[in-house]
Amino acid sequence: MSAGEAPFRGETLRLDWPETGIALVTLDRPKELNALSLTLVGELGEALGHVRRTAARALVLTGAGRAFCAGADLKLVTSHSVGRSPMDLRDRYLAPLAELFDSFEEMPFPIVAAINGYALGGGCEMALSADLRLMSRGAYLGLPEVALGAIPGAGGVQKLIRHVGRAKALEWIMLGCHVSAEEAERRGLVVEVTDPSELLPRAIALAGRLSALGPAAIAQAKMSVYVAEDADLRTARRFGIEALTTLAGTAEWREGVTAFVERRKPRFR
Ligand code: CO8
Repeated sequence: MSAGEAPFRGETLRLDWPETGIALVTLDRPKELNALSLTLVGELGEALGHVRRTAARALVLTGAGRAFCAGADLKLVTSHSVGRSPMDLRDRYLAPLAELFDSFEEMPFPIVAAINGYALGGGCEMALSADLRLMSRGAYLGLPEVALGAIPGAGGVQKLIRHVGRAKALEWIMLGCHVSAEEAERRGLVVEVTDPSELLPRAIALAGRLSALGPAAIAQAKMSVYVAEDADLRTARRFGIEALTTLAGTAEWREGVTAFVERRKPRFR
């Protein structure tokens, strides 16, 4: 275990370190299908902040029980604690939720969602915010907000369009479709569909593959993909050349090329 890698057990989630450098965050409100309470939103933000302060190489995100996450806590959003007015709901719940999901992009390590069951509404938006996804057979995801008189407001619309294109996004969002693991894989949303018992081992193995690569290169590669999606071509290319220039000054790059020349495996710190 390296510095900072201590397990943490909150009220609504657990943070474990199944292997050095690999964080495993488990949403842990199984009776409520891991619906996003204020505490869960706060603890997930704290857990990400904590992992960021360690030398973590990858983070796996999953849910306890039969759901990955059933979305916004519908009992909370209809209660007086956040739903006093639409503005109150926005400021105290919806905006922090959207910011939390957007922050996945800023993390310098890859986030792998291991979708073990329902990933609906905000739970689907969270899964779409991860860098890579695995899904267990029998799990499904979807943005059923229209059925509740709402729309996906925490980045799900924008991210789904980018993942599957406008036509499928319109179909899935307007009809509130439930999308099977197999369909998600066909659409390129998930890396792999696994048996339920294999989901976590496979997700941790994928995190292990990522953690064997150069961490600075992985962080820059991740960022360059997100910048390329948001920026115009010229700006994205300029970002790319600067990112590469930064990498060219690192011990990581020297180790990578030296290992190639010496015909051995690189040892990245
Ligand atoms: N919030 C709070 N509690 C929930 C939620 C949820 N999203 N989903 C399930 N639960 C609770 C149930 O109330 C139930 O608790 P209890 O036993 O105390 O009644 C327990 O979890 C188990 O649920 P079910 O009995 O319903 O289990 P089923 O196996 O029958 O069904 C489903 C599972 C299909 C996942 C079903 O629970 C369901 O459809 N859940 C809601 C899913 C959904 O619509 N999610 C999207 C929510 S909207 C959103 O995320 C963004 C919009 C934000 C609101 C903006 C306001 C304008």
